[in-house]
Amino acid sequence: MPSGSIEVESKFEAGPDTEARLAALGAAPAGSSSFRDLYYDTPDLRLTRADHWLRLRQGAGWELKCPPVLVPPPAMATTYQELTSPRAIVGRLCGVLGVAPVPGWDQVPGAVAGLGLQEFASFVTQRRSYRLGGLRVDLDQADFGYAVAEVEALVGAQEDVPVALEEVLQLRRALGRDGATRVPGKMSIYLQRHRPRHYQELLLLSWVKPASSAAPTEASAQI
Ligand code: V4E
Repeated sequence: MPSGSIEVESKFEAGPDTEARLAALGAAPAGSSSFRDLYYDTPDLRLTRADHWLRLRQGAGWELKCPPVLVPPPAMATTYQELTSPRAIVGRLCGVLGVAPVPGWDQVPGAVAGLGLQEFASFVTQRRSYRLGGLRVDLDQADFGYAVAEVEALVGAQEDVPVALEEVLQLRRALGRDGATRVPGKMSIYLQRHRPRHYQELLLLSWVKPASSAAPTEASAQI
C-alpha cells in the first residue's frame, strides 16, 4: 500500500444557501482558517507536468499531491495521493525527477534546494469548514478573487475509493450542486491569471481539462 492517504474530492461553486443546506443536513461547523500556500516546481515545470503538486502550507508544513495509480474518477471528481512524511515526499520527488537522493535531503527544504525547485505560486486562502460523517466540506476564498468549495473524503486504501467517491458525489447533489460543469480549483485559475505560459503548457497534456470560461471571477458573495 502506498504511503499517505488518498483524497477523493469534488469541487463546486457554493451558493448563498450552501451553509444553510449544510446545517439542514446536520453538518457541523469545523472552524475557519486562513493560510498561505507556496507551490514549487523545477524551472522547466517537470513536477506539475507530471501532475505532482509540492506545496508548503502555512500551519501544516510540506505536502505533495500526486496522481494515485487507479482508474480515472468521473469528470466531477478527482483523486490524488497526499504525501506528508518528508521521507515519502523526497522519495517521490527524486523518482519523478530521476535523481538519486543525497544525504541531507531527509528533510524537504534540503531536497527543494538540492533539486533546484523554485516557487511558482503563492496565495492566501480563507476557509470555512464543515464535517458530515466522514466527509469534509471546505468553502474557500482565495486572495486573488476566486471562491470555490469542495466536498472531500480521505481514504487509506485504493479499494475504499469507489465508496468514498459515491458519498462525495451524493453530498454534492444534496447541496444542490450536481451540474455538469467541471469547477476549476484555485490553482487552475491562479495559473490562468498569473502564470499563463505555465497554464498553457499544462493544457497541452492530456490529463488537464481547461478551466471553464464560465468560472466565476469574483465570488466573495458565495461563501
Ligand atoms: C491537485 C492539484 C493541486 C494541489 C492542490 O489542489 P486543491 O485540492 O485544489 O487545493 P486545496 O487548497 O483545496 O487543497 P486541500 O486543502 O484540499 O488539500 S494544484 C493543482 N492541482 C490539479 C490541477 C492540474 N492538474 N492542472 C491544472 C491546470 N490545475 C490544477
